[in-house]
Parts: sequence; structure tokens; C-alpha cells
Amino acid sequence: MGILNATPDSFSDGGAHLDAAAAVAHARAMARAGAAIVDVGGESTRPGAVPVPAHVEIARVAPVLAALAGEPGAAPVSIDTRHAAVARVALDAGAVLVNDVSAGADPDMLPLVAERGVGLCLMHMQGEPATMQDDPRYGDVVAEVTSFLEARMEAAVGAGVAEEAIVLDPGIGFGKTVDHNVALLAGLQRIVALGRPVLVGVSRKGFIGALTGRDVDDRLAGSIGAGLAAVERGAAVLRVHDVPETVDALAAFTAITGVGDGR
Ligand code: HH2
Repeated sequence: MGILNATPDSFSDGGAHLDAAAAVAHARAMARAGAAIVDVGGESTRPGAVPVPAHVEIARVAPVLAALAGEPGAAPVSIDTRHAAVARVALDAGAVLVNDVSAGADPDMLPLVAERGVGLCLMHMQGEPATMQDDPRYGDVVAEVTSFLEARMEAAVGAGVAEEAIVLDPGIGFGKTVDHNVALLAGLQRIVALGRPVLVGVSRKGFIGALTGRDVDDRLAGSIGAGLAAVERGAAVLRVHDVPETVDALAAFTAITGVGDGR
């Protein structure tokens, strides 16, 4: 999954793809490099970010989605949003997956996904982006995240979403310390055991910086190392900024280990 942030303030690529032409060029490049899906977002959820109203998010993503919809051979699109109103606009423009970092907190989200019959990524987050990194605490982070995802999966199925449409995500960096993130990746099999594909987003995140001592623009190697570790533990999808490098790393990793499908 290649990341396409149509935001002025995302933590690593904010402002880079604000105009639709630049966004389409980047989406095309990621698809050519092997991204199976492009994740378009109009709200930064980085630590400390203030929420963006749905109409602002729509104004940011709609031109990008419209341009991608007219693109022959473009990768399928997912919409990274917590707002059902934004998801609806994106699904009307052809998006095939809703990536909801709040796991369906908007009461209209799960019914919308059910009605449209599209994919749904349910992610764990403790708290809200504005304050989630202030003092995150867990008793057993792996057990708590796993049972949250199981409960949200049940809620989604209860709302009519097909179980086969659901992808689960531990929410690396969303209300978690470095130790919490490491524990979740080390214990990823517990989430994999819930029986749905697991998506992991480690790309350029703060915990990679903490582990490597690198600034945000210099975290590629650490991100790939963490991503491969996640695949080794059963992750099915990596959400990344650097598609060509990740695809190459996966090709080599899978050839040797037989784990993953190599892209
Ligand atoms: N991480 C970010 C955003 N959306 N969605 C899922 N499913 N999993 C993640 O780990 C995840 C996500 C944060 O990364 P990014 O989009 O690069 O930054 P920002 O939130 O600042 O736009």
C-alpha cells in the first residue's frame, strides 16, 4: 500500500502532493513500482494533529480521487479517513477500501461500508491524535490491541460488513510508546490469529527514529527492517511511503524465506 497524503501537514510528506497533478504522478509512480493499492488521505493523524472537518478533507481528496479515477491502469485506491462523509465521496469516485484509523467510530461508517460492499481496514488507536502520545499506558499491549480489534471486527460484521472484507491493523504509533510498538510487532501473530489479513504502517514513524537515531527523512532502512520483521510475523500488507525500495526488499526477503508473496 503506497501512501498518498493530500495534506499540508503530514509528518513526512505534508504538502508534497497537494495539487492533483502531482498526486496523480506520485500515484502512478507507486503503482508502476509495484504498489497494489494507493491510500489517499486528507487528514494528518500524526501525534499532536488537530482534527480536520469533513468538508476540508473532502476539498483536499476529491480532486485527487477524480484525477485517479480517470487514470487508465492506475492502482486501486483506498481512502484514509475517520469520516463517513469523506468515505462516501471517495467510494463514489471508485475507492475500493476504507482505511479508518478510528475503526468505525463515526456511527455512519460501518453501515456505509456494509452497503457499498467494499473493503475495510480497522485500526487500533488509544486516545486521539492530538494527545495520544502524551502518556500511553497498557497492562498487556498485545492482548488489549488484539481484543479491541476482535471487538471492532464483531461490530463491523454486526453492521453487515462481510468478514472477508476486513483487514486489521495494530496502529503502530497511535497512542503507543516505542516499547509498545516493538511489542506489538514482535507479537503480531496474536493479531494474525484473528484470521484476517493484517496491515502494518511503520514507514518513517517516530519509533523508527527512536530505534535508529535518524531524522524523518532518513528512516528508509529502519522502516524496511521493521516492515520485513512484520511480514515474517504474518503481516499481509505494508503501508509505506517508499514503494520501490520496499518492493525490492520484499522480493529478496520472500525469495529466501518463502514468507509473503514478494510484493
Ligand atoms: N498511519 C498513518 C496514517 N494512516 N492507516 C493505517 N491503517 N495504519 C497506519 O499505521 C497509518 C494509517 C500515519 O502516517 P502518514 O499517513 O504518513 O502521516 P499523517 O498521519 O501525518 O498524514
